[in-house]
Amino acid sequence: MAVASRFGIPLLLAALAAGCSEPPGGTGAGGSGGAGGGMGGAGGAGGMGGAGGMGGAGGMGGAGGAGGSEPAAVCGNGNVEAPEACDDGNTAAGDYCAADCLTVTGACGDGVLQSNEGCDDATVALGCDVLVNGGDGVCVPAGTCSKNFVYVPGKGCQPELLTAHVHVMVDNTCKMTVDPLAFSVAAGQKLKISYHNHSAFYPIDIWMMYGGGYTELAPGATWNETYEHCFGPIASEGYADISTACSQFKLPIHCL
Ligand SMILES: [Ca+2]
Ligand SMILES: [Ca+2]
Repeated sequence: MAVASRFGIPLLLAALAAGCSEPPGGTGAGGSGGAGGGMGGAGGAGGMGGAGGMGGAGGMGGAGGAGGSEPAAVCGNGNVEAPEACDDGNTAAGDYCAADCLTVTGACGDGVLQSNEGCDDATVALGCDVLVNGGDGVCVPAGTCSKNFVYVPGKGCQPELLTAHVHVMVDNTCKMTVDPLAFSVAAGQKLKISYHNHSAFYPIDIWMMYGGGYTELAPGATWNETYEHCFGPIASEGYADISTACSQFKLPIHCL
């Protein structure tokens, strides 16, 4: 019965049973092996082998614990773990920390706008993530703008005073074309317009909604309107009537 020592009790029982009749009901299933109790932990103790159940194969021994090494670093979890040089909580490139967390690729004050920054004018050392461009490139607190700039929703800080040039073309059949066709001025912004008569033949009249203007603006000449538009605190509509003796265009000015 030397084989029994290798294959355990079930084979021994089977070998014994071979010489006599099957027991009623057949052979019972062997008891399940004991679960292998893995005891991996600091210091890497080997797992305890499971005790063999009655008639069952012995459980597999638990895997030995890792030999006391650090847990693997996770780039993007916000914690700087060896061998990471940085971890800004993401795995994006182009911001403070490289995509693999192994290199610091940007910093507040380096003058380069990384993707995690709202502003970096190279003069600030802190707060690039909460500062904004004041409109002239200088970093200012969110909700404010640099002098002579106003906040326009969706566009950030924009110049308070816009200047625009209106091209008026009148062809030799007196057909008038105006560019641009209209103005829309955001709340807080003002607009100052100049008008250029590109006609070779026709003088133009420009008459404003406020009852003033310029008549007989010669071909090739420019009129710089004296007044600014949209300086009021509320939305309003204005216009410029541009005409020749044989054509006309009404240029709307929307003060939002
Ligand atoms: Ca990390
Ligand atoms: Ca920067």
